[in-house]
Amino acid sequence: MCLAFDRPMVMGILNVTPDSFSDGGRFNTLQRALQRVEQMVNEGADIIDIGGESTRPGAQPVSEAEEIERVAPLVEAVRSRFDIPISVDSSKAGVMRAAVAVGADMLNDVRALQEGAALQAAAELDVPVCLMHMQGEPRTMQADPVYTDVVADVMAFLSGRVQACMAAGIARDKLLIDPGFGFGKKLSHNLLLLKELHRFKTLDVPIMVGISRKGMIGAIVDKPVERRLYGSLAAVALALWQGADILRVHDVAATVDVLKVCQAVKQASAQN
Ligand code: 7PJ
Repeated sequence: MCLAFDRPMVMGILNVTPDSFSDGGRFNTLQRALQRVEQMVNEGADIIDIGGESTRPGAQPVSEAEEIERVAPLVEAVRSRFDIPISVDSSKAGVMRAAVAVGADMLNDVRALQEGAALQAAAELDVPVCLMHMQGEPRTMQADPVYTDVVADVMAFLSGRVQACMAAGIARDKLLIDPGFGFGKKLSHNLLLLKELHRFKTLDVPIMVGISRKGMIGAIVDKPVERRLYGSLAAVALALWQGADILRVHDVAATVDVLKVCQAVKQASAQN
């Protein structure tokens, strides 16, 4: 899979966790998961992100064997039925290897390849990897996140991980970065990261943003998770305007329209 972006891309989320916060439990049979993928493909998704570990605040860890059992059959089934790049949302080397072996094209790691043998696995698998910033661990990360300067701190972390990946043999053009909205961040931190997202362009790797239906949107609009679409779309537009390259979302059709409008405005030029 090649990451040459001539326009931003929409990544549709497919969680196969019993406890994920926004579609928890709804897609954990293979058939329903495949229906959901079909819908997202029809709505214009460019990539499908499959995750078997819930990283919602307070979530409990899952074993590698259990995560492989959730993810690998689904990757295999999607690969055999749809012609769409598949990303796997995991931090575990064994899950990464098992998923790529059955057809996953890309890795998405909320722990930025810091866990166990993940860095080595990713280097060997030679597929694109998204490195996300998280402060702490899901179980406790929202307790009391502290930064000196949130944008500078997150940029320094991601820059360090890009260097570590390159030192391990992963080419720069296989890397993406993500500030990790909601991962060990207060609302004020999330807002500043979105406001200043353009600064991450200086790291010179594509930027992924996952903001869809998250708590920061809920806190601003004061709505439960199932009523955060409009707020999520506003955040998507702000991210796109500042140069986001991949949008990781639940609501593909709506996001595709926002993307088209942002692209049209970006490409506007003076005409006689
Ligand atoms: C993100 C993610 C994100 C990346 C999740 C949720 C929680 N991967 N995996 N960025 N969030 N790269 O979907 O709300 O923001 S799981």
